Amino acid sequence: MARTIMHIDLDAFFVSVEQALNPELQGKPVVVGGKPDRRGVVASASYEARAFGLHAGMPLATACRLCPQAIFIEGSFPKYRDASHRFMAILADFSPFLEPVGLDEAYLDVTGFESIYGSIHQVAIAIKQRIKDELRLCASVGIASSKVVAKVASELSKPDGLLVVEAGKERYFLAPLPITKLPGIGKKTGQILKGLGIHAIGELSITPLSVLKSHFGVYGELLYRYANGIDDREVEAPGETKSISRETTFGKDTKDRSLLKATLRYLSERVGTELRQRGKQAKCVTLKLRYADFTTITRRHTLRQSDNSDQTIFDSGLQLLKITLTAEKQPVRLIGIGVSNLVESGRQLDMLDASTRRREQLDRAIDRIRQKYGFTAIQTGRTLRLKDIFPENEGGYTLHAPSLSR
Ligand code: TTP
Ligand code: MG
Repeated sequence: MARTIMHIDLDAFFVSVEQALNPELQGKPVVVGGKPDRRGVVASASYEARAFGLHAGMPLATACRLCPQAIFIEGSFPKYRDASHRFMAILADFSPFLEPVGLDEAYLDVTGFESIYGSIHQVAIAIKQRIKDELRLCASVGIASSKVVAKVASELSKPDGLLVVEAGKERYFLAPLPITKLPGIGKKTGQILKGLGIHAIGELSITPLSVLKSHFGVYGELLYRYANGIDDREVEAPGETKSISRETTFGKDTKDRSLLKATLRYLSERVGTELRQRGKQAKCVTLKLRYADFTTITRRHTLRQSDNSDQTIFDSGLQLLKITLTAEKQPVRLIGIGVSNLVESGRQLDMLDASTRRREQLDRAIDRIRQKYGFTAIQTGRTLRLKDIFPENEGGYTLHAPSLSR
């Protein structure tokens, strides 16, 4: 049965929360990210500031040069988290099929809802109105038969937009748009596609699958499907996650300590990223090793305090790895790392000691960069070692057990 999926994204989220709390900021060029004499970047720019060319990721100093009259605000995460919770609660009133993505974005499956509200358009208007009345924020909404098309539509409709792509018109809607509008196409993939002479999504949609596969492997097939408006991913309500883990089998059994450590570091970062995406912290870290003779062992470490930083996960894993390897002479076939005993990460930045705070800020900055430019866009020295071993794509390294390289 054809589905109706809605993608909702708040406009200029961090800035709009500040503007809702302080009317003096309304209608003005405002930037959240810090004072311009700091070395940081713009996290969110009001649409008034965007008119001057400001955008997320731009160095604050550049932003100040382009728009000296802009008001620069440090920002405060707890305010945005609270607004996010209230936003998701409004959406949950409309459909139980809700999948939050980050803080200011969500998918809703509203298949069949026209019978309740008259039309899907009316559902979207009702949602936007409640967000405006209760949060004094603007949301943009895209509606289509799949997640990917709904997301492209909401993005295109911004700000304060509402765009419905009728069933059957998906390819026609996507065709004229630049490939960079397609979710999943970052800088790197974009450049390769342009090198192949592919600029519009329509051109991508008629590129032979074999060509895309030869350049991007399995990921090429995904690009092809998305470009054709085909996406059967369900709207998934986040279940109660009990544990998160990543593992991979090596192409060849290995005793190489530095490869084991590099892989462990990479897997720890994947686990940490998901942990933070889910807004959780973990109390336990588990290392898993399978040896050449298929014997499999797990070793567990309990943290003194729950944590979600890549560094803590990796440090615990590494400690367990060192202890385990001293007692074992066989080469390793598979390595994995996992976290469990999860709790909500409710801590406020200003309540942490300086080094924990720095680590959290670093992880958060890295998460943003990776979301935008791909997982391997930023790496620690240790994981660079993997560059020569595993092929890379927009989503990170393709490990030998691809289903586990998420
Ligand atoms: P976005 O939804 O990408 O951006 P936005 O809400 O500011 O603007 P719009 O959706 O109207 O284009 O991201 C949501 C919030 O996430 C954003 O307000 C601030 C934060 N963020 C960063 O901290 N750094 C970034 O690089 C980006 C893109 C977002
Ligand atoms: Mg947004």
